[in-house]
Amino acid sequence: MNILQIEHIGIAVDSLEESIKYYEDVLGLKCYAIEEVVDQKVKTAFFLVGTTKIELLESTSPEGPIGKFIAKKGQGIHHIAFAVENATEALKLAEKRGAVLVDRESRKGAEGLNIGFLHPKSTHGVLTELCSKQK
Ligand code: CMX
Repeated sequence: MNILQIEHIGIAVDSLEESIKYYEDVLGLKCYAIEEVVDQKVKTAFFLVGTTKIELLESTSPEGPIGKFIAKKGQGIHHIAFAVENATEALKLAEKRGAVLVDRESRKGAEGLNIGFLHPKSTHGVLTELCSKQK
C-alpha cells in the first residue's frame, strides 16, 4: 500500500464551539471549515497544520460513533487518517493483509474525500482511516 501522508488526526470533542476556541486562541490555528457529515452523525471542524490537518468531531447523536466513543472514553484522539491513492483498493489490500474492515469500500466523508475505516480491534487499538481524492 502506498501511504502518501497523514491526511488528518480525528479528535472527538464534546463541543466544537468550545474546542475551536482552544485551537484558535491558545494554539493560534485557524478553523477553515465546519461541515456536518449526516450519515456519520457528526459535525466536523478543520485546521491545517503544515500539510496535514486536525479534524475535530462533535457528535450530533448519542447513537453515532463519536457519541458512543465519548460516552465510553471521553474526549480525545479518535482516529488517524492516511491519504492513499485509492481508498477502496487500499481497504481491499489491508483486508488481504489481515486487517478487519469497518467499510468494505470507500464512501463519501468530510471534504468530499472517499473514506473507509479499519476496525481498531485489528489495528492494535487505533481506529485507522484510509482516504483518497479519487475512489
Ligand atoms: N479507537 C479505539 N477503539 C475504539 C474506537 C476508537 N475510535 N471506537 C470504538 N473502539 C473500541 C471500543 O472501545 C470497543 O472496545 P471493547 O470491545 O474492548 O469495549 C470496540 O471498539 C467496539 O466499540 P463499540 O463502542 O461497541 O462501537 P461499535 O462496534 O459500534 O463501533 C467502530 C466501533 C470503530 C466500528 C465504529 O465506531 C465506526 O464505525 N467507526 C468509524 C466511523 C467513524 O468513526 N466516523 C466518524 C468520523 C467521520 C469522518 O472522519 O468523516
